[in-house]
Amino acid sequence: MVRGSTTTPTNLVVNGTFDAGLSSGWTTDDPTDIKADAGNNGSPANPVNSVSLQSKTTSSNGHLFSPQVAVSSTKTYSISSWLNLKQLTGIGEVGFYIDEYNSSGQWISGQYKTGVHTLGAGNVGLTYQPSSSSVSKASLQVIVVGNSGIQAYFDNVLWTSN
Ligand SMILES: [Ca+2]
Repeated sequence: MVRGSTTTPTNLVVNGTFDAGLSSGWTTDDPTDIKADAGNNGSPANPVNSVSLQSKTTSSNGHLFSPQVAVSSTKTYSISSWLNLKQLTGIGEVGFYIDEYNSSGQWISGQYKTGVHTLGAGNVGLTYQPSSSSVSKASLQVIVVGNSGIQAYFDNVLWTSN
């Protein structure tokens, strides 16, 4: 960072505010429990729209997948998001995982980054470097562990190049 710089970092992920709902490449394998929310439950930075996360009532995990972001193995990235974990009654967490794809779009590797177990609202900050030079795209996977009684809101994803 250049001292005195006022440059705003470019957000590499589309619709990180969820103002376009669950669209623009954001997908889920559990649309019953992972849904766009317009009830002013999101990040203070852009509170109206967020994603409501609830755990399944089975042991299966639910997932929210970000759009793919073009990445270079020579760079490191910061991924910040906002999570309000309101309820956790069982054993579980909201997990953060990075999926990695080659230039043909095939999944080749991944990195588990962290899991949130503590109730409350705040930012979750991750640092990411691609696992190999074969990685050309990556995406964020938010994991809602099944049968955990999780209720949470997720918002304000900012993926920047360092
Ligand atoms: Ca928002």
